[in-house]
Amino acid sequence: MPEAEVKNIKVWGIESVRCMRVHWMARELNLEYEVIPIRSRSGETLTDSFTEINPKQKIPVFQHGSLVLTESAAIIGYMSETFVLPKEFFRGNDAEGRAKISEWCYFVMTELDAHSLYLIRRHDSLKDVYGAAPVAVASAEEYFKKQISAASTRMKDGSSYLVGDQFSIADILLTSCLDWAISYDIDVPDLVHKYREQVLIRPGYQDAVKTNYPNGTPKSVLRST
Ligand SMILES: N[C@@H](CCC(=O)N[C@@H](CS)C(=O)NCC(=O)O)C(=O)O
Repeated sequence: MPEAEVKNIKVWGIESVRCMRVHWMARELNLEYEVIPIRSRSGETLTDSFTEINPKQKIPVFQHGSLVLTESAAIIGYMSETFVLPKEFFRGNDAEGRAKISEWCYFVMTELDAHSLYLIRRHDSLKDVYGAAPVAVASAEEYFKKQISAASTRMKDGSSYLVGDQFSIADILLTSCLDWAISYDIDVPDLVHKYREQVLIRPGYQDAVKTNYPNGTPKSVLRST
């Protein structure tokens, strides 16, 4: 597949783990891009001009030429398919390799992000907006722990990354959810901490933190070392 031209790239959104995924991927690929630093819950996602770009009124949003994408996993998947990847970045050499990456991506986006962490955010941190639901929040936390423990059995072989012992978009998604969980003081197994710590030292992650958190690093990231 011919690699796409690296110009006219814009990313809307900072200061959220979903935006961090996109900035991190961009830094891994050394992309030059424009950041439009709008934040969630600031009113900036509700303006007419932004609603025209993303009717869901959410960040991150990614634009490459005429293409606009509005889901973080789809955005980093597109970037891994489209731009030149560093040698050590794994996009899957065949259907089997790509399916293993997708398996992890769907797992993280459904079981960890949507079913667990986002539920906790909506019904605990944002309870004034969405309503308090302490039973559902406690159950979501238990569910997260169960799922992450099951996932950690795959880390027992000592491999540094999730698929093929090479860094991939699956590692970006999983690490973003681990940062999020740790910011909620959710316990994760030691193996998972070890996995995360060796991912966080990547220069791409460190550079993305500066872009995504220009006003200071959140406690989950401070707890990385
Ligand atoms: N599934 C979407 C979720 C996007 C999302 O919920 N973004 C939040 C911030 S992390 C947002 O923009 N909320 C709108 C607002 O709060 O103003 C993704 O992964 O990109």
